[in-house]
Amino acid sequence: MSAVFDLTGRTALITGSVRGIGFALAEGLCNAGATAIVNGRKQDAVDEAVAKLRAKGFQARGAVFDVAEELAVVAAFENFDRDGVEIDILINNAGIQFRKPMVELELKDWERVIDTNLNAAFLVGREAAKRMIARGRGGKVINIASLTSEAARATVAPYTAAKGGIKMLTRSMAAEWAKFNIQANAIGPGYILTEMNTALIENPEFDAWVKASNPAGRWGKPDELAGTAVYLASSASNYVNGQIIYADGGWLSVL
Ligand code: GCO
Repeated sequence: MSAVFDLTGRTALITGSVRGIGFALAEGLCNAGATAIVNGRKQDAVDEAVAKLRAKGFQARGAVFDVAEELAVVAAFENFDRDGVEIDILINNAGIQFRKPMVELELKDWERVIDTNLNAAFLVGREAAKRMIARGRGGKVINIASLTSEAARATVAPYTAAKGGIKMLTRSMAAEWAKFNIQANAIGPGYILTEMNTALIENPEFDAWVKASNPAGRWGKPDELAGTAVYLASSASNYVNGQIIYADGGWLSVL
């Protein structure tokens, strides 16, 4: 049965993977045999993450580009083409957070979150799918959704709107790409102990609320998402499409 989860020989691009959830997912896919392409906007951070994976004996390389910039995304995939790099698995993980009440929010801040958390998934997904379709051997797209793909929380409107869009973008990808044997699904993380959530983790009231409102009674850890990523990246999920798997401790399932 383990063979169905084996990613040996497959190359995975994980956007925004120099730290946090993205890095944990890259490590998890490497653990299953994949070669990871670590992405970020800064060369030194990408190099450091690649070195960490290689130090563990994994196959990894870096790709420095801003996923929110269309020209940069197109150029990055042209570089992959030139270097003979074929992306079999794409994880659209890159995301930012900006917490402010909507009545105080400036359009530029709204657009920056939407660009990075939603538009980027379309841009990178489009470039990856073009090549998966042309190669004719299918592929896997995994978008990182959120609890806010289903339930809103005050002060994170652009993030919530983007993650709601990720839910339906995932289904759109499934609708258009399933016939090419590309499975597009999403992972919905619960409240996870990441750098992006530091302000929440260090807020005693918010920390208490997360623990009280979650049947697991705790925050999740980035590496607790890796198994779901391996499943969705592997042959085990070849007949699963357009789904979001929530790894949230049960948060969304209870009142
Ligand atoms: C927030 C957090 C979000 C949550 C995520 C849970 O401010 O709500 O930064 O990123 O952790 O949406 O799925």
